Amino acid sequence: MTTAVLPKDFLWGFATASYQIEGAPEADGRGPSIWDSFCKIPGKIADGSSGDVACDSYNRTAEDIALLKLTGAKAYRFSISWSRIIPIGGRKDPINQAGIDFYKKFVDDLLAEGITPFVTLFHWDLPDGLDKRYGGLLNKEEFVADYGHYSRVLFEAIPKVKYWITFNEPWCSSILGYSTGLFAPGHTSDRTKSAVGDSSRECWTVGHNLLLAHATAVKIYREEFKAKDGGEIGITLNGDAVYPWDPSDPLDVEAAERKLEFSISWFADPIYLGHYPASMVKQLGDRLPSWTPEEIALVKGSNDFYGMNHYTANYIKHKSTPAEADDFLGNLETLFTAKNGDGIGPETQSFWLRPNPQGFRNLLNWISKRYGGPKIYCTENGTSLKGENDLPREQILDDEFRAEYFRGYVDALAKAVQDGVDVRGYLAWSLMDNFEWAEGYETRFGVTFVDYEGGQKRYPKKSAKTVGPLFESLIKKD
Ligand code: PNW
Repeated sequence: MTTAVLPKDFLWGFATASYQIEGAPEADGRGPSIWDSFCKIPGKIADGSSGDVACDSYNRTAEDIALLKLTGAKAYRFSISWSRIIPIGGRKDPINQAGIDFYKKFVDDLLAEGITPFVTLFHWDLPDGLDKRYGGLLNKEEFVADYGHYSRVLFEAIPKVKYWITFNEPWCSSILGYSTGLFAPGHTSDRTKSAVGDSSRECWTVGHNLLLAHATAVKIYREEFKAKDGGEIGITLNGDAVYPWDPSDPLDVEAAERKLEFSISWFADPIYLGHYPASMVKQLGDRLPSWTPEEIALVKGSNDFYGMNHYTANYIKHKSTPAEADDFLGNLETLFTAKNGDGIGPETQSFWLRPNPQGFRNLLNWISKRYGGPKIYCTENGTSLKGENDLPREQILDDEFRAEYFRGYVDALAKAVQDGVDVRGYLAWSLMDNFEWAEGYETRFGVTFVDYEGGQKRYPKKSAKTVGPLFESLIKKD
């Protein structure tokens, strides 16, 4: 029996990101992003595709809002394509009014339907012009100044937005973009994959710069906009739950904690505690940039809320050999099977994702405890299905596996709230199938089927109607 444990104003809904859904890369003056360029390199995207058309959401905002209405969603998280706002990207480059108008109208249209917008300023699609001009995220002075300017332009233009997210998953931008090279701009030390990159250093520099850019935007918002507009601003961090591979081995227990530190605390410790985690300083030495007093004063305390993206869990086994120079996990192995043979959860289409709802409850508690009980918005949670893309249409629409995922994870969220964790919102990933980055269109995460061969028409799956009733029974009525 579920009882109503969530606050009356709890916000639930769905999430997407600009490059994954919009298409229309050249419409109304948009400039290219690093993902437009990355998709053109043969071999980088599994099915050779790109976001050129995607869900065509740039031309279908009314359809997307209708979909949200159908689900009953109270909130929608989407991201803004920086190169629609400033096509080349920089603070001295021209601003594109048509791009601003598009998002402004979209926000008005959402609000008119009673849907609260959560706006991500940066979901990985850096203007290509900035990468070419000065090395993008690697260039501290230029990137931080340009991002601050870009964020101010939007705060000014769309004051009706009350929930701003500075960056989506800086871990992915840093590690996948500058260590493994799986994501744009594809830097890595592996010369079979890229002519440029130093996996032992660049990712740590990029992480540092992203934190400074985040904190700069927060300072701008707090000093120039918060008092009159009354919104909140924070960063969204990804993090998988952990279990020691052998719970009786203290080294595995320690490694599991270290895994959380290398993924979550890398960003959250500076923001909430004012320093990098000791385990990272110890392993990375001077490859991890150090904070100047001015920098850390800016970063510490720079979150009004904690944005949490969460999908899966791993068993963690320590390594007994010294860490490799390109290690980013904390010198450990991540596994799907424990020493005693327990499995973490069923397979999905995503190599990294296996459902484990208990992990969500555990991790919510861990974050809450380590960071002093912050307000948490779960800004992404969802799953792909093994082989979904190859199923007949009727079976795709009957996605019981995804519906069951949401039942388990929403139940875990409610339990965490009963444990005392301050969760205020939940945005499921994703409103619709979309461009799943390096996996192209083969992997689907939507509660809505998008018919890519049939003119991007949308067909809600079973899960589209599963999420709402879960929350309606959990949210307090008065
Ligand atoms: C998140 N991994 O990305 C992103 O924020 C979304 O844009 C994305 O579509 C969604 O999760 C589903 O993948 C991740 O390899 C991508 O561990 C990859 C990983 C984690 C998160």
